[in-house]
Amino acid sequence: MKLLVATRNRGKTAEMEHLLDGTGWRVVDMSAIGQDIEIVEDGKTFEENARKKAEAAAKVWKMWTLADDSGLEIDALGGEPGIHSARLCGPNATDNDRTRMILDKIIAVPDEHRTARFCCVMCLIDPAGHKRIFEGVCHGRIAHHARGTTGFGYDPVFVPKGYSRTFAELGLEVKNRFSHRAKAMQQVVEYLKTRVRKPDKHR
Ligand code: ITT
Repeated sequence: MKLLVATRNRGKTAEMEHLLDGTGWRVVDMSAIGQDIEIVEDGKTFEENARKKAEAAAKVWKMWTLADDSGLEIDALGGEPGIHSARLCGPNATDNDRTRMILDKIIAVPDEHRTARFCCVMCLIDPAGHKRIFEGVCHGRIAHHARGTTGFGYDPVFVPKGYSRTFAELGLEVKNRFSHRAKAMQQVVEYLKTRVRKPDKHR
């Protein structure tokens, strides 16, 4: 069975592909579909934005559709960048620019106050248009320097609780055991099992 993932972020797609491995579901992202749609992410919450992305894509393709809106909430910055995580530093900034800005902003903040969490809200829409929301949170803290080369976004500066290495050092396999996205996705997979009989491997 195909699951359209309404994202342009290759890092998210790669994680979702790995998380769906062995379930009988195959990820199709918008670039694979070969047609782009304009999605305005002007919601005030992760949930609003996840709904907007999923609705916009499902309206065009009318298939099982999943959207992910996520971000990093840093306590020392009052929860910022939060829903603005992707757009911090402006539209042409790189992941590097954004992580550097975060590190600069909290340069003087000691370890015990560098707590943060990654949040992920997913909106799943079935071919009949019914929606369902799933959420995942992963607690941790912000490192003092960027470390590691895997993943995307803020992975080089996020150290999950109970670990000393960043997500970018731990790698996809470990990140996908307990990340915010993995937690939301595990619920999506459980729900899909109740809605659709296990798909034939060859479909
Ligand atoms: P789509 O809207 O096309 O899915 P996006 O990157 O714009 O892609 P969001 O609006 O949800 O996605 O913004 C999420 C941002 O939060 C993302 O660009 C990263 O900067 C950050 N982020 C979310 N999950 C992350 C993760 O697992 N690791 C590192 N950074 C993450």
